[in-house]
Amino acid sequence: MKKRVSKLKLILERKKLDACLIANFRASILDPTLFYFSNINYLTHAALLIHVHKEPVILTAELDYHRAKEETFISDVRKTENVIEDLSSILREFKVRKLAVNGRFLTYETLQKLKGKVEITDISKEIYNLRAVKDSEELKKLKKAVEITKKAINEVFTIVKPGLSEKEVAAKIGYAMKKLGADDLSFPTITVSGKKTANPHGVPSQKRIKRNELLLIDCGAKYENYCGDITRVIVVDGELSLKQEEVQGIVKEARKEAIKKIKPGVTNFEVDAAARKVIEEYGYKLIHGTGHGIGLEVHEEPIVSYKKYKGTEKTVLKENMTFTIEPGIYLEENFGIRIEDDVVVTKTGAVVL
Ligand SMILES: [Mn+2]
Repeated sequence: MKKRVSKLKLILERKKLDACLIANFRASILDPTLFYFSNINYLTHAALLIHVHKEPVILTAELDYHRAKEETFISDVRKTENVIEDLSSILREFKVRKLAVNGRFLTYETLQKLKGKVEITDISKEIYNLRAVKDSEELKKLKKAVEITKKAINEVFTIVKPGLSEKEVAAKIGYAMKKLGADDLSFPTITVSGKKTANPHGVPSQKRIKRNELLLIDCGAKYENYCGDITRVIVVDGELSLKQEEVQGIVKEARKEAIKKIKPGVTNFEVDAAARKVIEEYGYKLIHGTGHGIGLEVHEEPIVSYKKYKGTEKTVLKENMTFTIEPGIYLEENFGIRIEDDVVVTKTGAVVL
């Protein structure tokens, strides 16, 4: 983890910036990057300042002070009653003029408070590029998160029966993941059935699942801050129709082609194109990206998509990047099938977690 701080310092040096601030001033907007550079779990009313040439400093409220000291390797942990005031005095003490921030988590409120004191540069792009390539410690946690997720889905699939509501299935998934060791959910579980499977981001309701209906489960366990994300579809107490079987076959082929494409040096655009091409060849359309990075956040870099889609940037894949591959086909008012797996880029290809 100290290596991560050194890598950030190199970025600061290259960009001629004095320090980087990771601010967690609001409990509802917590930047996982604070954990990434400090190993401190949940920390609110806190700040981490990494100066290009000095030891990092953590400011935290008294209620988290002892835990923070226990969890981190950073020696300079300071108590604060007013984080913005104390941060300002450290910025003066360290003579920080050019301050880097993670723009994706810095609120407008914080920005206003810092304005005039320092010149602010958003280095979120560099931070997310750093986070995209996982170290061995991160890979271990991710593997465990995915393992728990898959086991939970399999457990629930064996007990799911007609008459259960979508919300009940979601609750069973949550319970199974926690029982298997998950700390939390990566995101609210999607359990949708029947026609509702045609919405990629359907919301579980009190709807009862009927015999012979499709059930789509998209869920993820969070294990030691790392997020799994898996999607599976089954028929509850019945069989796939011919149309459903055809669509499932195409989705499987798209998944296979995308995974086959992955190796270091290949771009995210090429992987996306491999899945998209299969689906389009059969006359269907992929209405979302093929995948997204997973790690401390359930959606992060690299985004496996193409330029026109939400302005995705081209990225060259590197060893130890981790992301989902999740092609899907959705037939409005009818049904949808998506298969999602989590992969890690290896020296020569990809391994499905
Ligand atoms: Mn996903």
